Amino acid sequence: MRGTALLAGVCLVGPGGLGGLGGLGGLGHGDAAQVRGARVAGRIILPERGNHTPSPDLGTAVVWLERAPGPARPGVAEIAINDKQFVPGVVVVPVGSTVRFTNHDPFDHNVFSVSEPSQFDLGEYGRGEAKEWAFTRPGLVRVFCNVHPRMVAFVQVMATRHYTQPGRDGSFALEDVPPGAYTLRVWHPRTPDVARDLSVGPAGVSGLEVQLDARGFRWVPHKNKYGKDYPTNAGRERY
Ligand SMILES: [Cu+2]
Repeated sequence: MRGTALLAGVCLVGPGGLGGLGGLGGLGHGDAAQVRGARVAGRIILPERGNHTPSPDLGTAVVWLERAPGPARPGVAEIAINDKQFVPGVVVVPVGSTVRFTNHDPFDHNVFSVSEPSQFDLGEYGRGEAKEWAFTRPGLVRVFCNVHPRMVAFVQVMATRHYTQPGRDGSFALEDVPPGAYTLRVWHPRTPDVARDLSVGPAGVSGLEVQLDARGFRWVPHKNKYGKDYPTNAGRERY
């Protein structure tokens, strides 16, 4: 069930998703005479406990270049609340973008974050209602519901236009990267981050292999919006 939802999420946030945000990258659109950058391509590998490959949520990883040219044009992304889950569970947006959280469940949810780049509390609201938040600072924002402790979404707010998410097989490509020295960053909701220096020449880079490691992953409960543990019966109500 959870895997299905995550895969659905990948479809929503993949390249060209987010209502076309992916297409607003700002590079490669327009001036055909403009010197195009290089391609940086590779594959993410994600070993799991046991032998489950590929991981069903491999495509939720985010790959980007730090110290690369500035952000893409901001837009509006959508995270639905369905069956006590944020769907998709990961969205990647250019800094300045808005995320709209629409509640489709027949009962109230709350949406809040205490993450350093973006702290907010959208209150509790019912079915059919939507609330928005603008993400004005780059970084990772964890979004929770104060009613249901298992609900979590991740908003990755990008200061650069050079970001992408891999396919389900882990393969990824960053296009039109200007030659230069960067830090390649790879994030996944269940693994430690990876950062490595990457020098991009005019011919680009291919065959990169980035290994993440989810073998140490276990669910760690987070605090509610008051900084306290959730009540032991939270989220186990009849609805
Ligand atoms: Cu909730």
